[in-house]
Amino acid sequence: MDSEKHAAYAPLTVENLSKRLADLPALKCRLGAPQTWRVREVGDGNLNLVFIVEGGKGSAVVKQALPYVRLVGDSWPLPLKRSFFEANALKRHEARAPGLVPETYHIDDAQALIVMEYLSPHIILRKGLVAGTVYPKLAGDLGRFLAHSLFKGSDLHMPTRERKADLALFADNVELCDITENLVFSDPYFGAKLNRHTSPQLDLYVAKLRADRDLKVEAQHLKAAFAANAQTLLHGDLHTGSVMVTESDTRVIDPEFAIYGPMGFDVAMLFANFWMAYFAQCGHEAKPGERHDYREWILTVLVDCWQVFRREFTLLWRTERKGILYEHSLFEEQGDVIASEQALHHYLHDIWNDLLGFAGVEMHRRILGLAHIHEFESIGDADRRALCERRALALGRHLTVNRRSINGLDDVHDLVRKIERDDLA
Ligand code: SR1
Ligand code: MG
Repeated sequence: MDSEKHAAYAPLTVENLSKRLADLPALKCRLGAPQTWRVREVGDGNLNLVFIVEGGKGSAVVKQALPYVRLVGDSWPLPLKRSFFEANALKRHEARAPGLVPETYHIDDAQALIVMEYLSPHIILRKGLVAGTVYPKLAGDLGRFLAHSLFKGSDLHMPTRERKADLALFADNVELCDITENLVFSDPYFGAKLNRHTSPQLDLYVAKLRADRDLKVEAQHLKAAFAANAQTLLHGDLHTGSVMVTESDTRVIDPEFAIYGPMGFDVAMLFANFWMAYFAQCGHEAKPGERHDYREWILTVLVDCWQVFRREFTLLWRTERKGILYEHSLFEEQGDVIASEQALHHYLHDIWNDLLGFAGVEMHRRILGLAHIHEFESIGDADRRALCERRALALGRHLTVNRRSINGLDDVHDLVRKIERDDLA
């Protein structure tokens, strides 16, 4: 609708959405007559409004940014432009990892809204991990998403002019990047105003972590890497709340934190949230040990995901390396395939080391900072929750500080099991 297009930004409501978006072809042709639309607001994230709109013919999701952080309120303003970055990142993800993101139907930058596919019967992965549901395709889909989105957004693949323009475009996503820089890398390590943790159960342990010099220094090394290493276009917030699943389908949503940064960051967010889901299981079992097999399945997802990621990345390295880095003219065209494989090995090794460190700080911030996770928050018994959280904090500390000398996922998972079994936290 023209008047809507040129109207000043105003948040939608359940009551006014059908009227305001009645003339939008993207909705009308999919849903049918606006008089039939049923509207629900279902946003349970930290930032935005999310409406499900169902009509006589079909359905869609309308996501709209609010001019402030929903979790905190209007005392924390946040630019509407994040919707523009999200729409742009969604476009790139759709092109780079087809079928693994929701389809976008319509974008309105002025109203900071995106109309997209309603994924049904999908649920947020976090909820599935609390329910104890197994997703057979999950590991492969996530491994593919990571490899394709990270490789194809980098100087390994993109024409340099295009990549530099893209780097400049996303560099403007300053405020969301600032949230990550503070909430992930700094706030957990001192008594920042909006921090909270399970208290008093974790008080002593938290004080010990905040006094841990090695940990604090490593967290800042990681922040420096996040800020300076513009390796690829990141999703930027790829936790298990940014993945929607059924047993046969996986979609990655919500890339509003998209920014150029180190590849290991996206992999790390995901892995850290799976490790936290592992430690949260003991808060969700009726009898001790009841979820043993499920815990093991969570670890298998990461082993398989990492294997698929490496395999796909390797394939892309061999066949799609068209950017300015590690040129074929230096390697394959000189008959030196071994050197190219050596460079690939180094490249993957750097991602591995980065991912361990980023995963460590992600676990800390979800327990010590502002933004907590459903897996722990839904454990009603505070003593039990604290026990689960303390184990995750211990793993996080180990990964952050010792990341350069950890050789593989088997080593990490031996430690994860040991922490869980012997309560080594
Ligand atoms: C103030 S926003 C807090 C967190 O919610 C988002 O999902 C991001 O993870 C961010 O760090
Ligand atoms: Mg989000």
